[in-house]
Amino acid sequence: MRIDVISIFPSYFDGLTLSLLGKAQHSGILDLRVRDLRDWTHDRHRTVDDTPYGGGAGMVMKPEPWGEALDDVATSTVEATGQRPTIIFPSPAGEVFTQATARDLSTREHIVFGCGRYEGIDERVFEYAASIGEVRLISLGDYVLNGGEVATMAMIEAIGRLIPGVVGNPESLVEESHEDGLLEYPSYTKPSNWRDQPVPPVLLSGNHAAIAAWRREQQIERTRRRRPDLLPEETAL
Ligand code: JA8
Repeated sequence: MRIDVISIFPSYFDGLTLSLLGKAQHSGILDLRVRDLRDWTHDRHRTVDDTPYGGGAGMVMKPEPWGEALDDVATSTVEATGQRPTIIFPSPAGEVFTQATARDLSTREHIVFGCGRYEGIDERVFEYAASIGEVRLISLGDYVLNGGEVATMAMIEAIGRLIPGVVGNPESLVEESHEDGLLEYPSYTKPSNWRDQPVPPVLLSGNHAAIAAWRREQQIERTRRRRPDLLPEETAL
């Protein structure tokens, strides 16, 4: 998979060279390219923003650098891969990102992340991007960040670890929170008694069916307590 990131703060993404995703880049599974939006400006101050038409607070990202960046980064994708690129703009006004979104996006050949700053990007950029690829405005949740960079990092990590070969043991992906619509069961390791807290005895029983049943109950109970919104509606009897 190829991922391009367009940002005015490319060094935010230095952390993606660490650990699992760093390995995936070395092995060639992931081709991650981080670019500086200002490289597509032509004035001596490398300007990427301007005042909003109609007035209002703050600044808006100018369309011209974005247009040139998308031309350079995204227009050759169909010929190269047979697939249109997916162009993601993190936005608190977008659809909410979930594990299902990450699964879907992990099958794409080429994803481009456009990281907005200030009060946002000139709206015409989204229309133009849609002429090149599939545009998605995606939110991590109902809160506002100072720009799309941190949201992009989170999405790259969630998507990247689902690419086959990135996580060493694919078994470890299936029992995680959200993969089956429930929160994860609790985990324990040695010692079997720690500061007056014993490990639940069923886990020491060797009875694999009983362990599986207990873990399932724990998943359902935790989800009911912490995230009832994830459970199907209770039907009146
Ligand atoms: C923001 Br500015 C800006 C750009 C993207 C995002 S995603 C999020 N939660 N906040 C702010």
